[in-house]
Amino acid sequence: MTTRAPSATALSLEDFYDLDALYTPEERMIRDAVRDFVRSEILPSVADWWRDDRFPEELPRRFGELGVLGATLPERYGGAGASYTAYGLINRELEYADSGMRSFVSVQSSLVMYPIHRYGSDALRDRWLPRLASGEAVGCFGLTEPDAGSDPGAMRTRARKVGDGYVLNGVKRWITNGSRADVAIIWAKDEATGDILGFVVDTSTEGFQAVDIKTKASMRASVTSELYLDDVVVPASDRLDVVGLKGALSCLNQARFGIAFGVLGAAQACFDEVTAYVADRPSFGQPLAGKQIVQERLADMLAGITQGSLLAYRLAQLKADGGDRPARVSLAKRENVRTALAVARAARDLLGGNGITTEYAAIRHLLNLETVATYEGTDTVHTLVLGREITGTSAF
Ligand code: TGC
Ligand code: FAD
Repeated sequence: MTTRAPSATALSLEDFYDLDALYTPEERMIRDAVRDFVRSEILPSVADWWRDDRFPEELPRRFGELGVLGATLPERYGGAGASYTAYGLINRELEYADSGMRSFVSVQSSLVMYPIHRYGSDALRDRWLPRLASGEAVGCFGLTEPDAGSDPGAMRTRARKVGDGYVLNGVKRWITNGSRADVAIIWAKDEATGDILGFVVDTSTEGFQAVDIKTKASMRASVTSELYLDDVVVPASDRLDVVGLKGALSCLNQARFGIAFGVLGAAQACFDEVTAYVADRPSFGQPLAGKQIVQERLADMLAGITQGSLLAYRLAQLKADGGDRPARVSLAKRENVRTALAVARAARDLLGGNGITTEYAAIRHLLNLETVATYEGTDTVHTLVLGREITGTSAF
Protein backbone atom coordinates (compact mmCIF):
# COMPACT_ATOMS: atom_id res chain seq x y z
CA MET A 1 0.00 0.00 0.00
CA THR A 2 1.28 3.48 -0.79
CA THR A 3 0.88 5.74 2.21
CA ARG A 4 1.14 9.46 2.40
CA ALA A 5 1.95 11.17 5.68
CA PRO A 6 -0.70 13.75 6.55
CA SER A 7 0.66 17.17 5.60
CA ALA A 8 1.09 19.99 8.09
CA THR A 9 -2.04 21.51 6.57
CA ALA A 10 -4.17 18.35 6.96
CA LEU A 11 -7.80 19.17 7.65
CA SER A 12 -9.19 18.54 11.12
CA LEU A 13 -11.21 15.32 11.18
CA GLU A 14 -13.36 16.59 14.03
CA ASP A 15 -14.12 20.00 12.55
CA PHE A 16 -13.74 19.50 8.82
CA TYR A 17 -15.36 22.81 7.82
CA ASP A 18 -13.63 24.86 10.53
CA LEU A 19 -16.72 25.80 12.51
CA ASP A 20 -14.27 26.63 15.29
CA ALA A 21 -13.54 29.90 13.48
CA LEU A 22 -17.21 30.90 13.91
CA TYR A 23 -17.38 30.28 17.67
CA THR A 24 -16.76 33.10 20.13
CA PRO A 25 -13.72 32.87 22.44
CA GLU A 26 -16.12 32.10 25.30
CA GLU A 27 -17.77 29.27 23.37
CA ARG A 28 -14.37 27.77 22.60
CA MET A 29 -13.29 28.11 26.21
CA ILE A 30 -16.43 26.34 27.50
CA ARG A 31 -16.05 23.59 24.90
CA ASP A 32 -12.38 23.04 25.78
CA ALA A 33 -13.06 22.96 29.53
CA VAL A 34 -15.75 20.32 29.08
CA ARG A 35 -13.51 18.36 26.72
CA ASP A 36 -10.68 18.30 29.28
CA PHE A 37 -13.08 17.20 32.01
CA VAL A 38 -14.56 14.46 29.86
CA ARG A 39 -11.16 13.12 28.77
CA SER A 40 -9.72 13.09 32.29
CA GLU A 41 -12.73 12.33 34.53
CA ILE A 42 -15.23 10.38 32.45
CA LEU A 43 -13.68 8.53 29.54
CA PRO A 44 -11.37 6.36 31.68
CA SER A 45 -14.31 4.93 33.67
CA VAL A 46 -17.48 5.30 31.64
CA ALA A 47 -17.40 1.82 30.08
CA ASP A 48 -17.23 0.33 33.59
CA TRP A 49 -20.14 2.45 34.76
CA TRP A 50 -22.13 1.32 31.73
CA ARG A 51 -21.31 -2.34 32.31
CA ASP A 52 -22.17 -1.97 36.03
CA ASP A 53 -25.47 -0.19 35.25
CA ARG A 54 -24.35 2.77 37.37
CA PHE A 55 -24.46 6.57 37.30
CA PRO A 56 -21.91 7.72 39.91
CA GLU A 57 -23.29 9.61 42.94
CA GLU A 58 -20.69 12.37 42.72
CA LEU A 59 -21.24 13.34 39.08
CA PRO A 60 -24.02 15.91 39.56
CA ARG A 61 -21.79 18.05 41.80
CA ARG A 62 -18.85 17.62 39.44
CA PHE A 63 -21.06 18.80 36.56
CA GLY A 64 -22.15 21.70 38.76
CA GLU A 65 -18.55 22.73 39.44
CA LEU A 66 -17.84 22.54 35.72
CA GLY A 67 -20.74 24.95 35.10
CA VAL A 68 -22.70 22.80 32.65
CA LEU A 69 -26.02 22.67 34.54
CA GLY A 70 -28.42 25.31 33.26
CA ALA A 71 -25.50 26.97 31.45
CA THR A 72 -27.73 29.27 29.39
CA LEU A 73 -29.58 30.66 32.44
CA PRO A 74 -28.61 33.98 34.04
CA GLU A 75 -25.80 34.02 36.62
CA ARG A 76 -28.30 35.16 39.23
CA TYR A 77 -29.67 31.62 39.27
CA GLY A 78 -26.31 29.86 39.06
CA GLY A 79 -26.22 29.70 35.25
CA ALA A 80 -23.38 31.00 33.09
CA GLY A 81 -25.44 33.15 30.68
CA ALA A 82 -23.89 31.00 27.94
CA SER A 83 -25.05 31.01 24.31
CA TYR A 84 -27.08 28.21 22.73
CA THR A 85 -24.04 27.28 20.66
CA ALA A 86 -22.09 26.83 23.90
CA TYR A 87 -24.90 24.68 25.30
CA GLY A 88 -24.83 22.58 22.14
CA LEU A 89 -21.06 22.16 22.30
CA ILE A 90 -21.29 21.10 25.97
CA ASN A 91 -23.72 18.38 24.91
CA ARG A 92 -21.47 17.22 22.10
CA GLU A 93 -18.44 16.92 24.36
CA LEU A 94 -20.42 15.00 27.02
CA GLU A 95 -21.94 12.61 24.52
CA TYR A 96 -18.46 11.89 23.13
CA ALA A 97 -18.13 9.90 26.36
CA ASP A 98 -21.65 8.46 26.64
CA SER A 99 -25.22 9.49 25.83
CA GLY A 100 -26.07 8.96 29.51
CA MET A 101 -23.79 11.83 30.53
CA ARG A 102 -25.49 14.18 28.08
CA SER A 103 -28.89 12.89 29.14
CA PHE A 104 -28.26 13.87 32.74
CA VAL A 105 -27.35 17.41 31.70
CA SER A 106 -30.19 17.64 29.14
CA VAL A 107 -32.79 16.70 31.71
CA GLN A 108 -31.43 18.91 34.46
CA SER A 109 -30.93 21.94 32.18
CA SER A 110 -33.65 21.74 29.52
CA LEU A 111 -36.40 19.79 31.19
CA VAL A 112 -36.15 20.93 34.81
CA MET A 113 -34.32 24.26 35.12
CA TYR A 114 -35.81 25.66 31.90
CA PRO A 115 -39.50 25.23 32.93
CA ILE A 116 -38.83 26.48 36.47
CA HIS A 117 -37.11 29.54 35.03
CA ARG A 118 -39.67 30.15 32.29
CA TYR A 119 -42.92 29.27 34.04
CA GLY A 120 -42.09 29.25 37.77
CA SER A 121 -42.69 31.98 40.37
CA ASP A 122 -39.75 33.92 41.81
CA ALA A 123 -40.06 31.79 44.94
CA LEU A 124 -39.76 28.56 42.93
CA ARG A 125 -36.80 29.94 41.01
CA ASP A 126 -34.99 31.00 44.18
CA ARG A 127 -35.77 27.73 45.89
CA TRP A 128 -34.58 25.35 43.17
CA LEU A 129 -32.43 26.92 40.46
CA PRO A 130 -29.21 27.64 42.42
CA ARG A 131 -29.21 24.14 43.94
CA LEU A 132 -29.91 22.54 40.56
CA ALA A 133 -27.10 24.59 38.97
CA SER A 134 -24.58 23.45 41.57
CA GLY A 135 -25.66 19.81 41.35
CA GLU A 136 -26.62 19.83 45.02
CA ALA A 137 -30.14 18.99 43.84
CA VAL A 138 -31.13 16.70 40.97
CA GLY A 139 -34.28 17.03 38.89
CA CYS A 140 -36.41 14.81 36.68
CA PHE A 141 -39.19 15.40 34.14
CA GLY A 142 -42.30 13.22 34.26
CA LEU A 143 -44.31 13.35 31.06
CA THR A 144 -44.33 9.80 29.66
CA GLU A 145 -46.64 7.14 31.10
CA PRO A 146 -46.96 3.39 30.56
CA ASP A 147 -49.74 3.99 28.00
CA ALA A 148 -48.87 7.51 26.80
CA GLY A 149 -45.45 8.04 25.19
CA SER A 150 -45.62 9.48 21.67
CA ASP A 151 -49.08 10.78 22.48
CA PRO A 152 -48.60 12.54 25.83
CA GLY A 153 -52.01 14.19 25.49
CA ALA A 154 -53.44 10.75 26.39
CA MET A 155 -51.89 10.88 29.87
CA ARG A 156 -53.89 9.50 32.78
CA THR A 157 -52.17 11.27 35.67
CA ARG A 158 -54.72 13.55 37.30
CA ALA A 159 -54.58 16.74 39.36
CA ARG A 160 -57.53 17.40 41.65
CA LYS A 161 -57.94 20.91 43.06
CA VAL A 162 -58.43 20.69 46.83
CA GLY A 163 -58.39 23.92 48.87
CA ASP A 164 -55.24 25.90 48.12
CA GLY A 165 -53.50 23.02 46.39
CA TYR A 166 -53.70 20.02 44.10
CA VAL A 167 -53.68 16.28 44.74
CA LEU A 168 -51.76 14.28 42.12
CA ASN A 169 -52.38 10.64 41.24
CA GLY A 170 -50.80 8.58 38.46
CA VAL A 171 -47.82 6.65 37.13
CA LYS A 172 -44.95 7.99 35.02
CA ARG A 173 -42.59 5.62 33.20
CA TRP A 174 -39.11 5.91 31.66
CA ILE A 175 -38.11 8.89 33.77
CA THR A 176 -34.40 9.81 33.59
CA ASN A 177 -32.89 10.58 37.03
CA GLY A 178 -36.22 9.55 38.64
CA SER A 179 -34.93 7.84 41.78
CA ARG A 180 -32.10 10.37 42.17
CA ALA A 181 -34.33 13.39 41.92
CA ASP A 182 -34.98 15.90 44.67
CA VAL A 183 -37.51 17.68 42.47
CA ALA A 184 -39.79 16.35 39.74
CA ILE A 185 -41.59 18.32 37.05
CA ILE A 186 -44.87 16.42 36.81
CA TRP A 187 -47.42 16.93 34.03
CA ALA A 188 -51.01 16.03 34.92
CA LYS A 189 -54.55 16.64 33.64
CA ASP A 190 -56.76 18.90 35.66
CA GLU A 191 -59.61 16.61 36.70
CA ALA A 192 -62.18 19.39 36.30
CA THR A 193 -61.13 21.05 33.03
CA GLY A 194 -58.99 18.39 31.26
CA ASP A 195 -56.20 20.96 30.81
CA ILE A 196 -52.64 19.70 31.11
CA LEU A 197 -50.84 21.40 34.02
CA GLY A 198 -47.24 21.28 35.22
CA PHE A 199 -46.16 20.96 38.86
CA VAL A 200 -42.83 21.33 40.66
CA VAL A 201 -42.96 18.42 43.09
CA ASP A 202 -40.58 17.96 46.00
CA THR A 203 -39.88 14.23 45.82
CA SER A 204 -39.81 13.94 49.61
CA THR A 205 -43.57 14.65 49.62
CA GLU A 206 -45.63 11.79 51.04
CA GLY A 207 -47.05 9.52 48.34
CA PHE A 208 -44.18 10.03 45.86
CA GLN A 209 -42.18 6.90 45.03
CA ALA A 210 -39.55 6.08 42.36
CA VAL A 211 -38.52 2.57 41.30
CA ASP A 212 -35.64 2.00 38.87
CA ILE A 213 -35.98 0.07 35.62
CA LYS A 214 -33.08 -2.42 35.78
CA THR A 215 -33.47 -4.39 32.55
CA LYS A 216 -32.03 -1.83 30.09
CA ALA A 217 -29.62 -2.92 27.35
CA SER A 218 -29.09 0.77 26.52
CA MET A 219 -28.30 3.92 28.54
CA ARG A 220 -26.88 1.82 31.34
CA ALA A 221 -24.81 4.70 32.74
CA SER A 222 -28.04 6.65 33.30
CA VAL A 223 -30.78 6.20 35.89
CA THR A 224 -34.25 5.49 34.47
CA SER A 225 -37.23 5.05 36.77
CA GLU A 226 -40.93 4.62 37.14
CA LEU A 227 -42.68 7.21 39.31
CA TYR A 228 -45.76 6.49 41.42
CA LEU A 229 -47.86 9.40 42.64
CA ASP A 230 -50.35 8.36 45.25
CA ASP A 231 -52.34 11.32 46.61
CA VAL A 232 -49.32 13.63 46.41
CA VAL A 233 -50.34 17.06 47.75
CA VAL A 234 -48.78 20.05 45.97
CA PRO A 235 -49.43 23.69 46.98
CA ALA A 236 -50.98 25.80 44.22
CA SER A 237 -47.88 28.04 44.43
CA ASP A 238 -45.81 25.11 43.08
CA ARG A 239 -47.81 24.97 39.86
CA LEU A 240 -46.14 26.22 36.68
CA ASP A 241 -47.75 29.20 35.00
CA VAL A 242 -48.67 27.51 31.71
CA VAL A 243 -51.78 25.65 30.58
CA GLY A 244 -51.90 22.94 27.91
CA LEU A 245 -49.50 20.48 26.30
CA LYS A 246 -47.46 23.35 24.87
CA GLY A 247 -45.83 23.82 28.29
CA ALA A 248 -44.27 20.36 28.22
CA LEU A 249 -43.57 20.51 24.48
CA SER A 250 -41.69 23.81 24.86
CA CYS A 251 -39.29 22.02 27.23
CA LEU A 252 -38.83 19.23 24.69
CA ASN A 253 -37.92 21.84 22.10
CA GLN A 254 -34.93 22.81 24.27
CA ALA A 255 -33.81 19.25 24.94
CA ARG A 256 -34.20 18.14 21.32
CA PHE A 257 -31.99 21.05 20.26
CA GLY A 258 -29.30 19.79 22.64
CA ILE A 259 -29.63 16.26 21.28
CA ALA A 260 -29.04 17.50 17.73
CA PHE A 261 -25.57 18.60 18.90
CA GLY A 262 -24.99 15.83 21.42
CA VAL A 263 -25.36 12.78 19.19
CA LEU A 264 -22.59 14.08 16.95
CA GLY A 265 -20.25 13.60 19.92
CA ALA A 266 -21.17 9.90 20.05
CA ALA A 267 -20.65 9.69 16.27
CA GLN A 268 -17.28 11.44 16.53
CA ALA A 269 -16.13 9.02 19.22
CA CYS A 270 -17.02 6.05 16.98
CA PHE A 271 -15.32 7.67 13.99
CA ASP A 272 -12.12 8.41 15.96
CA GLU A 273 -12.04 4.88 17.32
CA VAL A 274 -12.55 3.14 14.00
CA THR A 275 -10.16 5.41 12.10
CA ALA A 276 -7.37 4.44 14.50
CA TYR A 277 -8.38 0.77 14.34
CA VAL A 278 -8.38 0.35 10.57
CA ALA A 279 -4.96 2.04 10.30
CA ASP A 280 -3.39 -1.02 11.96
CA ARG A 281 -5.79 -3.90 11.45
CA PRO A 282 -4.33 -6.24 8.79
CA SER A 283 -6.61 -7.95 6.29
CA PHE A 284 -5.62 -9.63 3.03
CA GLY A 285 -2.04 -8.45 3.41
CA GLN A 286 -2.55 -4.80 4.25
CA PRO A 287 -4.28 -2.57 6.81
CA LEU A 288 -8.04 -2.20 6.38
CA ALA A 289 -7.45 1.53 5.88
CA GLY A 290 -6.05 0.75 2.41
CA LYS A 291 -9.27 -0.89 1.15
CA GLN A 292 -11.48 1.19 -1.09
CA ILE A 293 -14.75 0.11 0.49
CA VAL A 294 -13.39 0.89 3.96
CA GLN A 295 -12.38 4.36 2.76
CA GLU A 296 -15.83 4.91 1.29
CA ARG A 297 -17.38 4.05 4.65
CA LEU A 298 -15.03 6.43 6.47
CA ALA A 299 -15.84 9.16 3.94
CA ASP A 300 -19.57 8.63 4.54
CA MET A 301 -19.03 8.93 8.30
CA LEU A 302 -17.03 12.14 7.95
CA ALA A 303 -19.62 13.60 5.56
CA GLY A 304 -22.48 12.77 7.90
CA ILE A 305 -20.81 14.28 10.96
CA THR A 306 -19.79 17.39 9.00
CA GLN A 307 -23.29 17.96 7.58
CA GLY A 308 -24.83 17.37 11.00
CA SER A 309 -22.45 19.87 12.60
CA LEU A 310 -23.37 22.56 10.08
CA LEU A 311 -27.07 21.87 10.63
CA ALA A 312 -26.72 22.06 14.42
CA TYR A 313 -24.69 25.26 14.31
CA ARG A 314 -27.21 26.97 12.04
CA LEU A 315 -30.04 25.83 14.33
CA ALA A 316 -28.21 27.41 17.28
CA GLN A 317 -27.98 30.69 15.35
CA LEU A 318 -31.69 30.54 14.56
CA LYS A 319 -32.49 29.72 18.17
CA ALA A 320 -30.57 32.75 19.40
CA ASP A 321 -33.05 34.86 17.39
CA GLY A 322 -36.12 32.85 18.42
CA GLY A 323 -36.16 30.86 15.16
CA ASP A 324 -36.09 27.40 16.72
CA ARG A 325 -39.50 26.51 15.31
CA PRO A 326 -40.54 22.99 16.38
CA ALA A 327 -40.38 21.58 12.83
CA ARG A 328 -36.80 22.86 12.43
CA VAL A 329 -35.84 21.22 15.70
CA SER A 330 -37.58 17.98 14.64
CA LEU A 331 -35.61 17.89 11.41
CA ALA A 332 -32.28 18.37 13.21
CA LYS A 333 -33.07 15.81 15.92
CA ARG A 334 -34.22 13.24 13.37
CA GLU A 335 -31.36 13.71 10.92
CA ASN A 336 -28.52 13.89 13.42
CA VAL A 337 -29.73 10.85 15.36
CA ARG A 338 -29.98 8.94 12.07
CA THR A 339 -26.44 10.03 11.19
CA ALA A 340 -25.05 9.05 14.58
CA LEU A 341 -26.74 5.65 14.43
CA ALA A 342 -25.36 5.01 10.93
CA VAL A 343 -21.85 6.01 12.00
CA ALA A 344 -21.97 3.87 15.16
CA ARG A 345 -23.31 0.88 13.25
CA ALA A 346 -20.65 1.13 10.52
CA ALA A 347 -17.90 1.58 13.12
CA ARG A 348 -19.16 -1.45 15.02
CA ASP A 349 -19.06 -3.51 11.85
CA LEU A 350 -15.54 -2.38 10.86
CA LEU A 351 -14.28 -3.42 14.29
CA GLY A 352 -15.33 -6.98 13.45
CA GLY A 353 -15.62 -9.33 16.42
CA ASN A 354 -13.90 -6.76 18.63
CA GLY A 355 -16.81 -4.49 17.86
CA ILE A 356 -19.25 -6.55 19.90
CA THR A 357 -17.23 -6.09 23.09
CA THR A 358 -17.42 -3.12 25.43
CA GLU A 359 -13.60 -2.93 25.24
CA TYR A 360 -14.45 -0.67 22.32
CA ALA A 361 -16.92 2.20 22.56
CA ALA A 362 -18.86 1.68 19.32
CA ILE A 363 -21.40 -0.87 20.53
CA ARG A 364 -22.07 1.07 23.74
CA HIS A 365 -22.76 4.20 21.67
CA LEU A 366 -24.85 2.22 19.19
CA LEU A 367 -27.01 0.75 21.95
CA ASN A 368 -27.36 4.13 23.69
CA LEU A 369 -28.37 5.77 20.43
CA GLU A 370 -31.26 3.32 20.10
CA THR A 371 -32.71 5.10 23.14
CA VAL A 372 -31.93 8.52 21.72
CA ALA A 373 -33.83 7.59 18.56
CA THR A 374 -36.83 6.74 20.75
CA TYR A 375 -36.89 9.42 23.43
CA GLU A 376 -37.63 13.09 22.90
CA GLY A 377 -39.92 12.08 20.04
CA THR A 378 -39.31 8.90 18.06
CA ASP A 379 -37.92 9.08 14.53
CA THR A 380 -41.49 8.50 13.30
CA VAL A 381 -42.95 11.31 15.44
CA HIS A 382 -40.45 13.77 13.94
CA THR A 383 -41.19 12.46 10.45
CA LEU A 384 -44.88 13.15 11.09
CA VAL A 385 -44.12 16.64 12.46
CA LEU A 386 -42.31 17.35 9.18
CA GLY A 387 -45.11 15.74 7.17
CA ARG A 388 -47.61 18.04 8.88
CA GLU A 389 -45.40 21.06 8.16
CA ILE A 390 -45.14 20.12 4.48
CA THR A 391 -48.75 19.14 3.81
CA GLY A 392 -50.73 20.94 6.50
CA THR A 393 -52.35 17.61 7.35
CA SER A 394 -51.82 15.85 10.67
CA ALA A 395 -51.15 12.12 10.12
CA PHE A 396 -50.38 11.11 13.73
P1 TGC B 1 -50.09 19.75 19.01
O1 TGC B 1 -51.50 20.12 18.70
O2 TGC B 1 -49.13 19.58 17.90
O3 TGC B 1 -49.46 20.84 20.01
C1 TGC B 1 -50.10 21.24 21.20
C2 TGC B 1 -49.62 22.64 21.51
O4 TGC B 1 -48.19 22.61 21.71
C3 TGC B 1 -47.52 23.44 20.74
N1 TGC B 1 -46.32 22.71 20.30
C4 TGC B 1 -45.09 23.03 20.70
N2 TGC B 1 -44.63 24.03 21.45
C5 TGC B 1 -43.31 24.09 21.67
N3 TGC B 1 -42.45 23.19 21.18
C6 TGC B 1 -42.85 22.15 20.44
N4 TGC B 1 -42.00 21.25 19.97
C7 TGC B 1 -44.23 22.05 20.15
N5 TGC B 1 -44.99 21.17 19.45
C8 TGC B 1 -46.27 21.60 19.55
C9 TGC B 1 -48.53 23.62 19.63
O5 TGC B 1 -48.30 24.82 18.93
C10 TGC B 1 -49.84 23.63 20.39
O6 TGC B 1 -49.95 24.91 21.01
P2 TGC B 1 -51.41 25.60 21.23
O7 TGC B 1 -51.10 26.99 21.68
O8 TGC B 1 -52.08 25.52 19.90
O9 TGC B 1 -52.10 24.78 22.27
O10 TGC B 1 -50.12 18.48 19.94
P3 TGC B 1 -50.39 16.97 19.59
O11 TGC B 1 -51.15 16.38 20.73
O12 TGC B 1 -50.95 16.85 18.19
O13 TGC B 1 -48.94 16.29 19.65
C11 TGC B 1 -47.96 16.60 18.76
C12 TGC B 1 -46.76 15.66 18.95
C13 TGC B 1 -47.09 14.23 18.57
C14 TGC B 1 -45.67 16.17 18.02
C15 TGC B 1 -46.28 15.70 20.41
O14 TGC B 1 -47.20 15.14 21.25
C16 TGC B 1 -44.94 15.04 20.61
O15 TGC B 1 -43.91 15.68 20.43
N6 TGC B 1 -44.90 13.73 21.00
C17 TGC B 1 -43.65 13.07 21.39
C18 TGC B 1 -43.56 13.02 22.90
C19 TGC B 1 -42.15 13.16 23.39
O16 TGC B 1 -41.23 13.60 22.70
N7 TGC B 1 -41.95 12.82 24.63
C20 TGC B 1 -40.66 13.03 25.26
C21 TGC B 1 -40.75 12.82 26.75
S1 TGC B 1 -39.39 13.50 27.63
C22 TGC B 1 -38.10 12.58 27.21
O17 TGC B 1 -38.13 11.73 26.39
C23 TGC B 1 -36.84 12.90 27.94
S2 TGC B 1 -35.55 11.89 27.47
C24 TGC B 1 -34.32 12.35 28.50
C25 TGC B 1 -33.25 13.09 27.81
O18 TGC B 1 -33.47 14.02 27.05
O19 TGC B 1 -32.11 12.72 28.02
P1 FAD C 1 -44.82 4.47 21.69
O1 FAD C 1 -45.33 5.84 21.66
O2 FAD C 1 -45.73 3.38 22.14
O3 FAD C 1 -44.24 4.11 20.25
C1 FAD C 1 -44.01 2.75 19.84
C2 FAD C 1 -43.74 2.77 18.33
O4 FAD C 1 -44.91 3.23 17.65
C3 FAD C 1 -42.61 3.70 17.91
O5 FAD C 1 -41.90 3.13 16.84
C4 FAD C 1 -43.35 4.94 17.43
O6 FAD C 1 -42.59 5.71 16.49
C5 FAD C 1 -44.56 4.30 16.78
N1 FAD C 1 -45.70 5.22 16.68
C6 FAD C 1 -46.27 5.92 17.69
N2 FAD C 1 -47.27 6.69 17.21
C7 FAD C 1 -47.31 6.47 15.87
C8 FAD C 1 -48.10 6.97 14.81
N3 FAD C 1 -49.04 7.90 15.03
N4 FAD C 1 -47.88 6.52 13.56
C9 FAD C 1 -46.90 5.60 13.32
N5 FAD C 1 -46.11 5.09 14.27
C10 FAD C 1 -46.32 5.51 15.53
N6 FAD C 1 -39.94 10.36 29.16
C11 FAD C 1 -40.11 11.37 30.06
O7 FAD C 1 -41.19 11.91 30.20
N7 FAD C 1 -39.05 11.79 30.83
C12 FAD C 1 -37.83 11.24 30.74
O8 FAD C 1 -36.90 11.65 31.44
C13 FAD C 1 -37.63 10.17 29.83
N8 FAD C 1 -36.42 9.51 29.76
C14 FAD C 1 -36.32 8.38 29.02
C15 FAD C 1 -35.15 7.59 29.12
C16 FAD C 1 -35.07 6.40 28.41
C17 FAD C 1 -33.85 5.53 28.58
C18 FAD C 1 -36.11 6.00 27.55
C19 FAD C 1 -36.03 4.73 26.75
C20 FAD C 1 -37.25 6.77 27.43
C21 FAD C 1 -37.38 7.96 28.18
N9 FAD C 1 -38.57 8.70 28.17
C22 FAD C 1 -38.74 9.75 29.04
C23 FAD C 1 -39.72 8.23 27.41
C24 FAD C 1 -39.66 8.49 25.91
O9 FAD C 1 -39.87 9.84 25.63
C25 FAD C 1 -40.70 7.60 25.25
O10 FAD C 1 -40.20 6.27 25.32
C26 FAD C 1 -40.98 8.00 23.80
O11 FAD C 1 -41.63 9.23 23.75
C27 FAD C 1 -41.80 6.94 23.05
O12 FAD C 1 -42.92 6.57 23.76
P2 FAD C 1 -43.26 5.01 24.01
O13 FAD C 1 -42.05 4.37 24.60
O14 FAD C 1 -44.51 4.95 24.79
O15 FAD C 1 -43.46 4.40 22.58
